[in-house]
Amino acid sequence: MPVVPTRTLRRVLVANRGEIAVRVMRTCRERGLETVAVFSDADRLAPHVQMADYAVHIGPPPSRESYLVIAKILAACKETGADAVHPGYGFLSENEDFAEACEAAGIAFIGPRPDAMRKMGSKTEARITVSAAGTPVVPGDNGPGGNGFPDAASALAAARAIGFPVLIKAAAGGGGKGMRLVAGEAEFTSAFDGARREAAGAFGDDTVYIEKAIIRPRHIEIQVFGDAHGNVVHLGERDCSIQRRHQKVVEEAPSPVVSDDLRRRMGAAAVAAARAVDYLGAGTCEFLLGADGNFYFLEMNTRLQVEHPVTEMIYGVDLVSWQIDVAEGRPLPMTQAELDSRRRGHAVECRIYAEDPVKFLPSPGKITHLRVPDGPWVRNDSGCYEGAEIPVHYDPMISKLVVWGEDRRQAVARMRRALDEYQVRGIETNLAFHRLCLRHPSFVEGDYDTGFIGREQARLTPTASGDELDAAVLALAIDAADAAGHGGPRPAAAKTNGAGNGHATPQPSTEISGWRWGMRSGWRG
Ligand code: MV4
Repeated sequence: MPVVPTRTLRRVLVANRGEIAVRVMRTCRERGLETVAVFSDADRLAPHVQMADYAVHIGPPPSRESYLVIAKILAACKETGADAVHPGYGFLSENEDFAEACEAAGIAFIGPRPDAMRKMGSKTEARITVSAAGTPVVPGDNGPGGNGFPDAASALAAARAIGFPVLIKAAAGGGGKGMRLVAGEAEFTSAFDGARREAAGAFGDDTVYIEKAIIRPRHIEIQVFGDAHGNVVHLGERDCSIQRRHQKVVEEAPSPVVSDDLRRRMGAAAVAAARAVDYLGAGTCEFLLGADGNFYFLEMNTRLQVEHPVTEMIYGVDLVSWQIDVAEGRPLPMTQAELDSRRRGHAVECRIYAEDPVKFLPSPGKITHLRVPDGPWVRNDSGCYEGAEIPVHYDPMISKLVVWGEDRRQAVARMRRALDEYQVRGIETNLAFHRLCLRHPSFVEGDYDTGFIGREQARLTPTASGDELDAAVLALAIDAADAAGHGGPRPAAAKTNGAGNGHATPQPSTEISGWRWGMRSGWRG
C-alpha cells in the first residue's frame, strides 16, 4: 500500500446552502474544525450563515451567479484561509473541474478524485468500466465504438437485438433526463430523434445509448466508501423506490426486500465498481432490482447523498466525519466485518418539500409557524426556521425527517408519530402526502416499486380536486394498458379512499395539529 501522508485540516469552506451545509458544519464543529459559509443575497439570514465561523457573500440569488461560480468559491477560500472545501450535494459537488481547481489551489476537495468523477460522469463509460470489474449492468448497447449511436437505423437494429421495451438514455444524463421508453419499433425513430435533441439541449452532448427496460424495478443503492490506502467498504443499501418524477420522496434502510445474501452480493458488486475507478470518499452505486431478483448497476453518484442519514442511523456512524478522515489521508475507521456486525435496526427518511401537495408545485414564502418533531430516535435535518423566507431560487426541500427503530414496524410507527407532530404554516408542504404514504397498506407491507406514487396518486393525495383524480385515474388506465402490452399481470389499481374526496381545495397550511391525521387518514377508519 502507498504511504499516504496525513494532513490535518483546520478550516472547511462549505460550498453549499440549506440543510446539507448545516449538517456538514455540525460535524466540523464537533471535530474542532472551523467553518466558512458562502451565501447569496437570498441567504443572508440563513442558518448555515449563522452557524459558520466565517461567512462570505458570493453574489445574487440565482445559483448560476453564486453557488455555481467556481472562481467565487475559490476566492472565498483564499479570503478566509480555508484549507478544504466540502461541496455538499448538487451545485458543484460532481463537477470535476471544480475538484481539480481546488486541488490546484492547494485546497483539499472533500470528495473523490476528478478522474473517478469523470469516468462515472459518462454513463456509457461507467457501464464499460464497471462491467469489466464484474459488476452486472443492464443488458444494453453503447453503440458502435462504445460511445453512442450515430443514427436511428443502427440504434433500431440494436433495440431489436435487445428486445422491446427499451430505454434510450443520454450518456451525459442521469436522474432521468433525456430518457425515452420505447415499447415497439413503430415509435422508435421519433423517440430516438427526440432523445438526442433533448440530450443536446440539456447536456450539450447528444450521445445516446440503449438499455433493456426493466419493468417495475426497485431503486436500490449501495453506500460505498474508499480511502487513500486501498480500502473500499460498503454500508449496505437504501431503498429509494418512492420517487416522483425522479425526485426521491421517502427512503429507507435496509430495504424491505434485500436479504443478507443479496446485500452481500450487491455490496460486493458496488465495491468492485468503486475499486475500478480507485474511488476515494463517499459514493453511491445505484442499482435497479428486478422483480425476478436480478440486480443491475445503473450509475454511480460521486458525492454524499441527500439520504445518507438513514445509513448513518443503522450503522451508527457519521459519514461526514468519515469524509474528513479520508480527506486527511487517514484510513477508514472500520473494516467491512466491523460494519457488518454493527448494523442495527431500521431507518426511514421523509423529505419535506415546500410544495403544493396536490399540484406538486414549489410553494415558496414565509414560514409563519413551525413546530418540528423530536423525541427518541427522531432526527430533523433542516435549513430553515420559524420566520424564514423559503427562497424561490433553490431546491424546495426544507427538511429531512429521519427516524430509527429496532425494526421496520417500529420505525414506520415512529415516523407516523413524528409526521403528526410536524406543523408548518405560511407555506404549503408535502407533509400530508407523507402521512398518507406511511399509512398506505402497500408501503406498510414494504410492497412498492418505482411506479408506486404514479399508480397510487389518488390514495396519496390528501385533498384532490376532481381534475387531479381524473388525471390519476387516466394515469392508471395508461399504466394498465402498458402492463397488458408487456405481458405482466398487475394488481387492480384504481381504488380511491375517503381522503381523496370531500375537500375541493387543499388546506394543509390551516391544519392545527396531528391528531386529525390519525382520524382522517386511517385506512377505512
Ligand atoms: C431504467 C429503468 C428501467 N430500465 N433503466 C430513471 C432515472 C435514471 N437514473 C434511470 N432511471 C431508470 N432507468 C432501465 N434499463 C427505470 C428507471 C426509472 C427509475 C429508476 C429509479 C428510480 C425511479 C425511476 C422512475 C422511473 C424510471
